[in-house]
Amino acid sequence: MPKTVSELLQARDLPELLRFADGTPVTKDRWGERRREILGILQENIYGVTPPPCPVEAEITATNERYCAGKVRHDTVRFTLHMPEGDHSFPLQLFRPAKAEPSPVIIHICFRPDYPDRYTPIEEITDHGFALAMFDYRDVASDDGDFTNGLGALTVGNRERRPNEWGKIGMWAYAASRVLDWLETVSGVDASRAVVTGHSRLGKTALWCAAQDERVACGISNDSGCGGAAIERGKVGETVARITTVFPYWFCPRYASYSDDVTRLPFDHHFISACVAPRLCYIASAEEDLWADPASEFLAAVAASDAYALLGETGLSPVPEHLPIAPQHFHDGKIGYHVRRGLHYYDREDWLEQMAFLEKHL
Ligand code: GTR
Repeated sequence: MPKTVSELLQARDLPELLRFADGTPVTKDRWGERRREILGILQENIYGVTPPPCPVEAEITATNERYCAGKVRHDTVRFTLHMPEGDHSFPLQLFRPAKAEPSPVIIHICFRPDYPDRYTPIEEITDHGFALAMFDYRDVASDDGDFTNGLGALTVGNRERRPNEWGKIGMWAYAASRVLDWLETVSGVDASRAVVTGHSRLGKTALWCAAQDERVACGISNDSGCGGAAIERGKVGETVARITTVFPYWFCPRYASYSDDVTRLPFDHHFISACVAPRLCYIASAEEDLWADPASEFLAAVAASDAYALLGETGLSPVPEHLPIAPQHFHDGKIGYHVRRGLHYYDREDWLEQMAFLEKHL
């Protein structure tokens, strides 16, 4: 007999989401305090400390009003972060459906500058009525241990990082929030319905952005796995030891200190999705993506639901007795989940599932 979801969760022996670090039970009234405590724990131990918002500036350098045969207006934007230490600019693409009422907007943190791109079906997204803002993550800070470019240069440079100093995921997530600062001022965009999404390392990034930024109406993690949506205790595939060896610069240096024993982590990854409560959160898995570990991603969705329940909301729903088998989706509650067939990828089926969830709840 396969183990039930609740038996599997029990076996993971997770740290308690609804207890303060000092052991006091968390009440509904004090959830905001607990959320801030958790964000502090996550900053200190995995992603590093996020600096306060900085002023931003956006210069539209080109406009194509006839994109997708005139259905979409496309602006190319030179986006600038005015950090206290100096400025950093990067290219941003904005696609707005040509319609009278303001559109909900999806911020896609991308792997490439290309548009369209194999991970971003622009026409399909705008046909569903969403505006889309996208940028190449490497234009914010390079995806390597070099902290002398982009936001890295402004905040870290050549010196060694402190144990709780931010890594690249923190920087990419910060940039997505600053893009949202600007989108709040853009006509044709309804920034009160802003979604942040990304795949894999950028799924980790999108989730971290949504956990911290209460203006994000829905955070989407596509196949984010280790260091993202997936529960770490008992996880198969990629582990803290492995990810901090290959990609130490994604995280704050302290994360690597848990490599030998993840049961010492003062959190597990359902804490991250729980920080999105009571807003919408979406976790997507692919059946054959065993490196990310779909079971650990699903169990995180179930475990994070406790925060929603505390607030009188429904997280993942309905909670099945056994782990889902692809293809299956759960779109009834404020935590959405699907597992599709196939490999690690951000494919059209993922987008269609996620947009169906957004159309239902946003
Ligand atoms: C892998 C990494 C994963 C995932 C993936 C990606 O090499 O081990 O954590 O982030 O890269 O971002 O494509």
